Amino acid sequence: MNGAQALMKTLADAGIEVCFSNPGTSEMHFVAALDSEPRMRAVLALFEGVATGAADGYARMAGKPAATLLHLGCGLGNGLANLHNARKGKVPVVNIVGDHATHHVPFDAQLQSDIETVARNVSPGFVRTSKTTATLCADAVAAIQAARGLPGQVATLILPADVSWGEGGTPCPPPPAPAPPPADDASVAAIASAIRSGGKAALLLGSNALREPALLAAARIAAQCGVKLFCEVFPTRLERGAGLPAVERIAYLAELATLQLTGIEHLVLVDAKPPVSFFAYPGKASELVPDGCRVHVLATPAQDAGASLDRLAAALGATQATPALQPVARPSRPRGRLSAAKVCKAVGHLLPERAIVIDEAITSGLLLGAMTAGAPRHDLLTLTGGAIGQGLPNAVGAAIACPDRPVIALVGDGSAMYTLQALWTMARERLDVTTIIFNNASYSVLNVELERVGADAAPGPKARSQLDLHGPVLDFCRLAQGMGVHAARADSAESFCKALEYALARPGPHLIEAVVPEALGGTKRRMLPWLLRSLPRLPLPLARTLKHKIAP
Ligand SMILES: Cc1ncc(C[n+]2csc(CCOP(=O)(O)OP(=O)(O)O)c2C)c(N)n1
Ligand SMILES: [Mg+2]
Repeated sequence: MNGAQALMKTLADAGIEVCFSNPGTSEMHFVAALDSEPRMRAVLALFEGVATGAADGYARMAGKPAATLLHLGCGLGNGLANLHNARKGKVPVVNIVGDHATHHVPFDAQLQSDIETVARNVSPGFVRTSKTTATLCADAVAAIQAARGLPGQVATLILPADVSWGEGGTPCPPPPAPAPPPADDASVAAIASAIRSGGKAALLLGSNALREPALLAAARIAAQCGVKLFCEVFPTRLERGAGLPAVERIAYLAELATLQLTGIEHLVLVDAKPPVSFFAYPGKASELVPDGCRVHVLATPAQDAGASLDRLAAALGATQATPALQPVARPSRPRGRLSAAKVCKAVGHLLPERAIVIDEAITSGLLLGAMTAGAPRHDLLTLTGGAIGQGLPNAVGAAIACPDRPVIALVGDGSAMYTLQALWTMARERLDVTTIIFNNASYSVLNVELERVGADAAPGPKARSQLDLHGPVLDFCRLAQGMGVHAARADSAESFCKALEYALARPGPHLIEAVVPEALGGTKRRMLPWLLRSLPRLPLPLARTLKHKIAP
């Protein structure tokens, strides 16, 4: 066996069955070895950001990593933003980057660059350049172990061409499955007594605490002790919908998050960080934990969140408590001129069983959570690292991980254009993905941010033009059709519902271009900064009612 063939077998033996690739000459032996391993599926992406985002979406849904195959430092650089999203989401990825043959490096050929430096940003825990064919598979096992340990991470294995083509590759057995410990007795007892002390308490659930068993344990604690359940602002994978416990997501806007957290005296972190503002604003605090609130850590990202919650439930005598579950409730079928809110309503009205919903709708998705709260249970994947261009690639990966489940990706027009090539992979692999693009011809959220940061009282035409997508207005139907994806445009709620029903009833990829006005346009946009500023001065119940109107 050459190195690449042994590597392929090592990956497959460890349960890595999909490789999202965008190869070049230095990866040709790896590409050739794909045919030596029937267990490995190879999925071509036409941009590295699609490959890395697909690996992220795949792992979120499969619960195990995929491999990527990227071409040297430049290919890795192109894929970096979605590896960043994976890193922030604690998602495992075995990130394989081809390199020049070791003897070629000193010549500083055209594509020579410092791959390790590029990789370190998204792979702080594991970057390794494999030095010999004989040790390649041991390096791969170390990468797999690093990737799928707790917390999950992006592990980068750099594969020089001669290590790949060299003879004498020896496959290695898979690493042991991770066995993360639960919270220790002392932490559980301390947190139980804080909750019993009577002060207002909340659990902030992140990552692995957002899956059904952990949610049920948290909901039992809530039912028994009256604690509030919060979910981190951008969950990696949240199981939600009818029949599951509902959790309140921390709002993106710091002013609204502050309102949610006001009055909390004990905040218990379960695989989550203390909440901070997404960005800094002049004169505003970065930390969102209220003054005087004590922060407790039940489970770090390296601990078993579900088992830790079970232990806390036991300590609080909540094991037999009846958790509150979200009742079935769907919004009615929307009518009239299309808006972002009506698209969300239609999705809530028609959401099929066991859907995977991917939310990169930015401002157009403000009502998505509320409109789908009582829809059939589904998984929600969000923009964990804030680097846009994640939605369409995530949909590719999720559909490959769960071929029997419908995937619905809701994406802003601006965000879609970063990694639009994902549509081609959806068509080629015949993935069951319905993509909804909100064409509001704007980087709308940045218009809101421009008002909020108070950069200038009246932004000029050059500033405005950097946030505007008119001239030419993008034609997503034709873009999709050009990549082999069936597409329809809707500008009324009726035509949108029809298009969504059509797409959901037929397998394979579909795209619906929803032509909508900006959800936060005109007066709403001008009022928002003023409203956000006045919230702290309003009586709490009124402020909370307003918060619910802006971001339910
Ligand atoms: C990689 C990356 N580049 C740029 C940004 C800055 N950014 C945040 S949102 C946004 C525009 C989003 O536009 P769109 O998807 O159309 O959503 P809308 O704001 O219109 O709702 C941009 C450019 C980012 N977050 N990530
Ligand atoms: Mg937009």
